[in-house]
Amino acid sequence: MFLEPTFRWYGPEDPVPLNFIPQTGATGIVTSLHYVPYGKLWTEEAILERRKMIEAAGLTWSVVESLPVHEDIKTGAPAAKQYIEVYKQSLRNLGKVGPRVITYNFMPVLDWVRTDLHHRMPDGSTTLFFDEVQFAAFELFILKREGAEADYSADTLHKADEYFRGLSDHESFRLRRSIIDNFPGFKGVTLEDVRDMLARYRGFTRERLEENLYNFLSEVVPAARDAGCIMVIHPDDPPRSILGLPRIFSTIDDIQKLLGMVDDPANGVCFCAGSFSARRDNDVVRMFKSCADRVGFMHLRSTQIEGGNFYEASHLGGRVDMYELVKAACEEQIRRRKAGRSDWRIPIRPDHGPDIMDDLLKPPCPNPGYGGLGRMRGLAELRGLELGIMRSHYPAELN
Ligand code: CS2
Ligand code: MN
Repeated sequence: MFLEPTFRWYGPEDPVPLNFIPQTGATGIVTSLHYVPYGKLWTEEAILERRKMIEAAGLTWSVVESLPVHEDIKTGAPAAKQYIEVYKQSLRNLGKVGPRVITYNFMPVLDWVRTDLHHRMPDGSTTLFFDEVQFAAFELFILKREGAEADYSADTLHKADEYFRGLSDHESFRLRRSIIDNFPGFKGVTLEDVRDMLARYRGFTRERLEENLYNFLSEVVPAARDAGCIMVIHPDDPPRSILGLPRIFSTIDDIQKLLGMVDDPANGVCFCAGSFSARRDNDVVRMFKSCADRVGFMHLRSTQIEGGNFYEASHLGGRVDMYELVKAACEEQIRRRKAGRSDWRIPIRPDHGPDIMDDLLKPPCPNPGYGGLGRMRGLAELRGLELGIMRSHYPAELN
């Protein structure tokens, strides 16, 4: 195919076996060394070992997702300098033996946030859901974040109160776990951990977070470039402030700001359509076109918004105009190829997927959103869409 079809694999612990992945139609793997603690060096040996494992299954390690950014870098703590040096060395090692596209995010404290990891859809599948009232209840009554009331309307506060009073202990435990304890490579997060991390951001402004991102990028992007790699930032998910924290990569203006911070092709974007789509004023296709030449990796999925809530819709459904987006991605590839760029192929992956069919019969996937079948359905739909676009608009490019 034309766009490079990839599948995320969480390493040997992933319930989806690596040697099954070629059956999905993917040729590339997206993975991380999840066993390496945040802030520690990725050695050449460890990278090579993983690469060999992937190649033995007939696949290519296309993208690193993620090379995590230590919280001290995000907060600009004194240890940030050391952690940045380690990051640069990991990039050099990746440049020697690993994939060249390196994903990261700059979200303070929590990566993506949902309140229900098994929301039942009318067809019986389950999907990831963010419910504003439930999230408010978590902040107000479970986490007990100081000042959280100020972020909600009187109506939401009232509903959150009512909702929380109706929760059993088990339900409240489940809500807490869905929100804070579901990150691969970062399991076992407690309320105390979240409170401690939040304390480190007290009084933090957007400007300060941007400054820390700048300090990080101005060091890391040249190192990536010299190593033959590109850094791609994953958007905030949801694309707005949560827990009173600043978020800096949610809108079209944020994209322009990021690209301008270090104006270098090695400073790129992981275009996660699903994350951007969970915000009403984001026109996802327009956002893609605004930065297409700097997109190093794409997550193709979609969400549906309902009031202050949203859920992950099917890959071709929801708010994202997937036809226009995939078409724009194909066109960008054609441009790159014509310009003689060696990195003309854009790796894409179906990002999350619903749990469907046999996914539902298995124990819940330890990596929510990453069951096998729902994502395979997504990838199959996306590849079919792409083939249809290419055959009808750009048949000559397929030769
Ligand atoms: C995201 C993130 O795409 C996803 O699954 O929800 O977990 C993403 O992998 C990281 O933010 C990238 O650093
Ligand atoms: Mn994503």
